[in-house]
Amino acid sequence: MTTDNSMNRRTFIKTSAAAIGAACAGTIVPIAPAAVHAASVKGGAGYDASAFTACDMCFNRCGAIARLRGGRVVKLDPNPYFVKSRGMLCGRGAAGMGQLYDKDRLREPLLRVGKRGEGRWKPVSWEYALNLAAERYLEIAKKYTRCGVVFYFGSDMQTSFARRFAEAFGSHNVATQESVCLFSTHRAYLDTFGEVVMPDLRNARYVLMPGSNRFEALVTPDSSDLMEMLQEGGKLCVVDPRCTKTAALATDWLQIRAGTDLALALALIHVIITEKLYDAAWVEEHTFGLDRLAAHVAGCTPDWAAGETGLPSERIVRVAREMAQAAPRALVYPGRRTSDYVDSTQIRRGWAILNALLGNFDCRGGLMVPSPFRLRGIPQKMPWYDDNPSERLDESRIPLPFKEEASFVPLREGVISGKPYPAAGWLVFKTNPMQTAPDQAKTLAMIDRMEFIATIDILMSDTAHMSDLVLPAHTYLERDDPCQVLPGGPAGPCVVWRKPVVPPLYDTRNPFDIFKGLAERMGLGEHFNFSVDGFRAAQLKSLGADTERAGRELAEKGVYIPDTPLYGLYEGKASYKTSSKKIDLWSGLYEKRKQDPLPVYVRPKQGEGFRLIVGRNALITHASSQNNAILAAYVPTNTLDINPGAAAALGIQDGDLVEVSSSVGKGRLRARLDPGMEKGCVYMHTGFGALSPHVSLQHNNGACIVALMEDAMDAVSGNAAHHETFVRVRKV
Ligand SMILES: Nc1nc2c(c(=O)[nH]1)N[C@H]1C(S)=C(S)[C@@H](COP(=O)(O)OP(=O)(O)OC[C@H]3O[C@@H](n4cnc5c(=O)[nH]c(N)nc54)[C@H](O)[C@@H]3O)O[C@H]1N2
Ligand SMILES: Nc1nc2c(c(=O)[nH]1)N[C@H]1C(S)=C(S)[C@@H](COP(=O)(O)OP(=O)(O)OC[C@H]3O[C@@H](n4cnc5c(=O)[nH]c(N)nc54)[C@H](O)[C@@H]3O)O[C@H]1N2
Ligand code: SF4
Ligand SMILES: [Mo]
Repeated sequence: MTTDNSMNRRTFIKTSAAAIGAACAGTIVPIAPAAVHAASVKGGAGYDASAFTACDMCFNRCGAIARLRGGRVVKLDPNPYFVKSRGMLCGRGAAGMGQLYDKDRLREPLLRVGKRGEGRWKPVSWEYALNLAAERYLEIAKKYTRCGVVFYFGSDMQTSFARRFAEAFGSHNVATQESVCLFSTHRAYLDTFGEVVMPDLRNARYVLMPGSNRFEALVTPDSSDLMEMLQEGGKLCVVDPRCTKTAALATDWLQIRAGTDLALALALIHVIITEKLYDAAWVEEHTFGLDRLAAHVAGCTPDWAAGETGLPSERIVRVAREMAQAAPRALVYPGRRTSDYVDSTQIRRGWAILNALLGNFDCRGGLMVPSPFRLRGIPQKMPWYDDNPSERLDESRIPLPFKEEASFVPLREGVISGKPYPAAGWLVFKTNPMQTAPDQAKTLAMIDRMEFIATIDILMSDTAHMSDLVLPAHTYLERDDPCQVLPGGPAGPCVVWRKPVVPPLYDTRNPFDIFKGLAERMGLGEHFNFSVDGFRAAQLKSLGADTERAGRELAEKGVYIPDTPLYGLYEGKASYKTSSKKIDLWSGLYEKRKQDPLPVYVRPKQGEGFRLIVGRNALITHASSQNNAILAAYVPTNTLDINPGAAAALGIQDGDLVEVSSSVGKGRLRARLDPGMEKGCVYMHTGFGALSPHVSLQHNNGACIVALMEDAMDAVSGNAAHHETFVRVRKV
């Protein structure tokens, strides 16, 4: 295994000019700040002013430059210094001002009048709104303990303040959108390697990508790095039941039968072990349980997997050999939204084990260990509430819950059942479970249990629509945000912050001021005894000797790139953070928790009709950009994507109105015939068919996918399982 650990990010940049010219197959490629795109940073003719910001159209937070004219943001350009996105901005990023100037934006705090969901509101002052919320949450805490209030937060640079508020308030029941996203991958990689790894796509020579659509579901830097790797002759094999844009651009596409990935993973492991294609010395030194793994996969032949997956066995063998040949610069992409099946963690364990056999851990072109670089803000002294129950609402429902936060689906079950204890208060910040958690009827049942719900959003989302109090927040272009460290793969981490690009519109507030305002009214003001600016200063101060440089670079370039090691972080370390202290092929932890210590393939559940699968479009973010008029012009509604043969059998033609029904709901939308769809699956975009009349482009437009999806979760982590629903389709 070659691991050249002598380089860190700084030396990377210095050596990059020569290396970029020399970039060709077989070369290790460093990443330079996008000086390559030497675009003008300041101004550009025709603008009054320019300001750095970090895009907030999705969690990637790509560096951007806002161009202003007449006090309005008229254009968003990429920040060429921003290495994480390799100096680029996507279509959604370029449309960011559509959020700021959305005519449907919330303009003042709103109090529900009439029944929940009736859509009738009364404007109230901030003073009234914050007093009311503080009073109601304290009342609920008195009645049911602090854990009777549930917190649900989305991905944001202020989520740390939201968590701080929840900590101060003292409820254990805090969840984030990650549990409807990637908990199962986190679980699988933590339990195999002891780390949540990152792929080094830029330097890999072979990438196997099961169930990810990186050229549409954009993740920076992965999307750009993958394209560059391909352009330089690296191989990409996509495994997906749909011919996605990523599959279309790949060197190889395996159209797998949905839900059978683990059979493929076990067969690839079988070939690598039986043909002895792994580095025996490395595997012996670093992993635990090879003998048990070998016995476990003995019967998982390519022929057997072919029967399960629908893939030809020769292709399975070929993939295994090609991967092994490229190792250690070969990897199985760990994946991001892995909330698919009831055995998602075990599927991801299968892929993690295959990665371990490729010996690609902690090395170039393989899996990277997260950087130890950290920023510390202002420490918080946690209060203690004696009467709190000892457990969280989700914990007894899953064998391996995360310590730091709850999983939303089992938490919701806890609220609905009132077991192990009742909860009656809910605070929602920047997430929209009414559109992104499977089974909308269950989310409504959870809402029914609540005595008080407040939602902080920029729009009247479906969740806000079902709340009692709606608190309008600044958009990112109006906001003061703390610093955040973002991972940049082989370019290393970088730090961004946000300062307001324009003064806030309407009577909206910074979420920080909302949390601080609530804390002060609850006698918890000491937890927010600072300003956002003070918090940022503390974060930078924690960098010691680099404080000044970091502040200067953030001001002058919109980003700070610390000097930090990238590879070989485990070199010289005696042990891994796993049960065996080695890479766990066989997991003692799983045995202890009565889970399969080696992943066991179970044929996926079958139902009548089609399996409904979810995914992304390059110009949509979840359920939150459909009301953006700039983007809606490109993707005005959602369709039901269906294989033409399957559609013909139902008498359905392209553009026909169809009714889709599952055991939990129904919806109507137009059919789109897609020859790239596997026959047994149908697909539709998320975030349409909104109930809320105040999101005019989303309301009654297309069908709402989560209204159709059944309530299911991964058996190990409680991650929502989005692909376990079968639907019937008929022409209307
Ligand atoms: N444009 C855009 N980009 C985004 C986002 C966005 O909303 N919009 N969201 C961001 C977020 S939060 C995330 S988590 C990531 C998500 O990134 P991805 O996980 O890459 O996104 P998906 O589009 O959900 O891709 C999952 C793919 O798995 C396929 N699939 C379904 N069932 C199976 C199966 O059984 N086996 C296999 N092998 N494949 C299967 C689906 O057809 C789909 O193409 O994207 C991020 N980037
Ligand atoms: N059916 C289906 N369900 C899914 C997925 C899927 O593909 N299909 N994907 C899953 C994945 S990977 C993820 S990560 C989750 C994401 O699920 P969510 O976290 O619910 O994502 P969004 O729909 O982006 O919701 C973000 C909310 O924040 C609001 N918002 C936007 N900007 C701001 C702001 O500046 N301030 C405030 N306060 N609010 C703002 C938006 O209006 C919206 O209501 O969904 C998961 N669920
Ligand atoms: S990927 Fe696109 S939407 Fe997401 S942060 Fe980057 S530019 Fe913005
Ligand atoms: Mo996600």
